[in-house]
Amino acid sequence: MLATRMAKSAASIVLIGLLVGCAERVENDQASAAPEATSVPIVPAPREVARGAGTLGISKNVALTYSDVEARKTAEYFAALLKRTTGIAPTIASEGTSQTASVRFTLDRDNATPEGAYTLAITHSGVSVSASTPAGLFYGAVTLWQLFTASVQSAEIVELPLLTIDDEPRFEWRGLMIDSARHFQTIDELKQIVDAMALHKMNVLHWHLTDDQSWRLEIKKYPKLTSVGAWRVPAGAAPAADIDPATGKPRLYGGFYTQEQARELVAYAAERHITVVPEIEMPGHASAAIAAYPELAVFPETNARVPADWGIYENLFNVEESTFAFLEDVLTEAMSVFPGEYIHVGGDEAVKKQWESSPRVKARMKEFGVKNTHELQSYFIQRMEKFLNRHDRRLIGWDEILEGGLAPNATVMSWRGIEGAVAAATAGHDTVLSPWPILYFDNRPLDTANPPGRGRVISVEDVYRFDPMPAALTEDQRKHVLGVQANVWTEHIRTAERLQYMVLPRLAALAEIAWSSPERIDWESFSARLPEQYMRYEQLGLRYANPKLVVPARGAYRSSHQLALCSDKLPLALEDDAPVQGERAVFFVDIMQPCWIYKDATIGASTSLRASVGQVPFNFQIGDSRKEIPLRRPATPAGELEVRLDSCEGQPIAVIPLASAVDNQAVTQLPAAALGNHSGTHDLCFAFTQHDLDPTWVIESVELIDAGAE
Ligand code: TNX
Repeated sequence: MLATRMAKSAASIVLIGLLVGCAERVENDQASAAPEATSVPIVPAPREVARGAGTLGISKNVALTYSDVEARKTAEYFAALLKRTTGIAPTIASEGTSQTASVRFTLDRDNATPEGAYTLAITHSGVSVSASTPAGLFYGAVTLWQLFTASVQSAEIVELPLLTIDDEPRFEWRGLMIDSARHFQTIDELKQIVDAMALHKMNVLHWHLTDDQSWRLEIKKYPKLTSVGAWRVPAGAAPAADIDPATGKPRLYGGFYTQEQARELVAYAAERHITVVPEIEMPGHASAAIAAYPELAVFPETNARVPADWGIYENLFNVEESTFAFLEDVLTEAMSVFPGEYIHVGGDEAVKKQWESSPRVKARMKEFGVKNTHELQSYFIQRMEKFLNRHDRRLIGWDEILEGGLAPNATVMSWRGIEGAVAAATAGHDTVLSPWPILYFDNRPLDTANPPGRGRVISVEDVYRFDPMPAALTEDQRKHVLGVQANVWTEHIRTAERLQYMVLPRLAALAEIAWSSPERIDWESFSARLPEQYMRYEQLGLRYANPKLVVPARGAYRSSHQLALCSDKLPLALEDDAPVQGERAVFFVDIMQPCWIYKDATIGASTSLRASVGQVPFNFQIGDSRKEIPLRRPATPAGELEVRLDSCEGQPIAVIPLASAVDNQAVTQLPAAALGNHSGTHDLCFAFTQHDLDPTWVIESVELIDAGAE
């Protein structure tokens, strides 16, 4: 302990020395450390950096010491990370037993500093990381690791810059939501995400575990939630034809987490100072639970199946006492797995159609004394809140829980813009900002064909430029903003590699706006620090969206991603449903108006067109909006691809039959078609005729071929 205090005070003396510019061999006459904070290769940018002149050379036989068992965990984590990324394998010893430490990890619990704060000092006599909380020490270790990765010079020596860093987080909620319901990730794949979060000082993993398309958490009292609810037949003709020999039926997609596995992830995250907040959706997004236990439904259907469409279903839980008891049982088991303060109960997108058309629900509303279905949702959520509060937990839900009256202690996660956050904070409630579309990491990070996702591009810069503090709030109300979170919905993210790509490097931008103080937010500085961050991802084997992956269009070939869409209602980079095994095409399409434009195409009298097309299941629950989707009447039974000149209306200049493609589930190249006697620079518009929305024809690519050139 004495050694701990001495290390701490030595560090403080150096710090004071640095700030007044008179420490031995350290020349620093900057009165303010501000410009330096973003000049060191650290993401997120630390609060204060005082740079010295020169470096500390550390041999690769780094010796680490720790002050107590908690500090030892951090030292071990640091050592493992360093070994993995740089090959340096430090020795680790307790402070008392080693005199020759190069790096000291010191936990000084008596020293009251904000949660997560740490001091990192690199002097000629060594490196010291100190904090008053285990989380702070951990963050200090992450910072030090980043300095090492950016400083490894030769096989024998690492030159670390002399400096002192005083750092602490801006927000207490630095979150990432992973949707494990739409697509399933294994626990190991989730651990990789947790690892990536830890290296960005993120601290909340919001785990979306239940939805229409699956129920993923084992609940021992209700085994059918996972034996039935975790499995579905994927949408589309190809999966429907993929017969599982074991059952003679289409192969099921899915998986679930046993409570033991979920606890393992919780523990793994806790070691990295990340809290897992589970989400159990209610009263909507409930189709999988209802398929497992039809008695939970407003209108029980026999043989209801776990659905595979995306979007918003009308299925809600009913409001019988037995259903509330079911939900309380589920929450009880969830609380036994997830020890954190918060339980997320969803609450979003609960269309009230079923409640409104059910006489039984109406009768229950009378009993509860609620006047409309918004108040019923509020009653529902308040009941859940009372239950959670009785068990010393707090309820968090999506901003729809504001409708009909907010539960008294609820925290609001604002996704439909930031209005929900403003309303909640104004009413004295805590809130987390997670607005669509900017913090929706299911939007594509780059304008590339892979991976699939929502079609809109939300770049790392877009994320970075999001201001996480609503200007409308007063000083007092601002205290209710717990922080920010990005959400990775996985309708279009089927694999763990793609998940990483959607998360990185946008997570770095999110981490900086969540951690760093507003004065440190500077895009130029951040983007200059990104290459080192990319290098770290590469050392760790993480996939990330590298801007170099964007390929400009060349020649007269355009993939659908290189064509313009005729509209922008629901643009998607959508993966084909075929082949079931192997590489599938990804189509860029506005599913509400499938129509593409080849801008400024140069054509001549001998130009012909070669198009490749696919068909995708129309698996979108969009309610009445379905009626707004235009259908052009086909001339032949299989339909046609129509090509128009300059506008998307009027007479086509080419009509290409789809007969050769209709039986192929994957991409088909259609026969080349002449474009008639037109020349010059024109926009070419592509649209399909079809009787029905399902399946929807899509362009994979088009190419203009000059007969003379062939
Ligand atoms: C809306 S955001 C949803 C999700 C979808 C997401 C993206 C929110 C609370 N609900 O159910 O996955 O859009 O499609």
